[in-house]
Amino acid sequence: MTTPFPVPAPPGPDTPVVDAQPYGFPLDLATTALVLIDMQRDFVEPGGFGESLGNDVAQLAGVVPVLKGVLEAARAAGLLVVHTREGHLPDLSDCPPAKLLRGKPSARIGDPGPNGRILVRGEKGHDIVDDLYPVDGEPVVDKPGKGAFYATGFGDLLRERGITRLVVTGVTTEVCVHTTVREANDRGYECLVLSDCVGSYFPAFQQVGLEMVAAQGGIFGWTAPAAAFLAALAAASAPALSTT
Ligand code: TIU
Repeated sequence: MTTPFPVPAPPGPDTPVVDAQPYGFPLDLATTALVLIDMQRDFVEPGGFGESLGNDVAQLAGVVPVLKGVLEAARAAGLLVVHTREGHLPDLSDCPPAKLLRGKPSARIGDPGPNGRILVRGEKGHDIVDDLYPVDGEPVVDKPGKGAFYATGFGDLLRERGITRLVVTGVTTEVCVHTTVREANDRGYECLVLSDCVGSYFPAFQQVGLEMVAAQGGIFGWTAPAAAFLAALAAASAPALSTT
């Protein structure tokens, strides 16, 4: 019987394991992707969408240098790296009125800002910050919603490449990271969220957002700090030791 779901391969005896919550997460380089969610100026720099909603963007600053180290290590190990960006077409035809008109922001989606029109594709504010900028060959998934699967080619991209496990990073923890992890979990992917490579405007949400992923035996997935991931990645990348 064929299954419509990705089937994560059972870890072999030599598969490195990330020391994670609620238990170890196997790291198989061929079937795992690093996903950077929405590391855009619009969320992490002043004058963008995040700040227009009343948030203190300085809360996210700590994510960038830690994630940069993870990104560079993943590239060196040959891991598939996928970036996402939240945003809308210039005519806003892909932006539901419910999103456009929600709340009382200081500026709405499509309004002019210091980095161009807020949350609009092609504008400087919509693009990824310099430190984490995609290199040639790394897919960039543009998404109109919070989740990376909704109205995008993300699922097809993963399926075509045989990816079954996602290492998830980016912003914000309880919004686009959570939505993506929940979407991925329902679709059969196993997700590891790197706790110091995701960020929230709200310290309390950062903490409980991470706890919610790994609670109940890993109801949505796993969590681990970057250092634990990097240790397993180094082991996965090391040439196998010969016993003869
Ligand atoms: N507002 C907020 O926390 N996040 C978003 O609107 N989008 C993402 O998380 N990318």
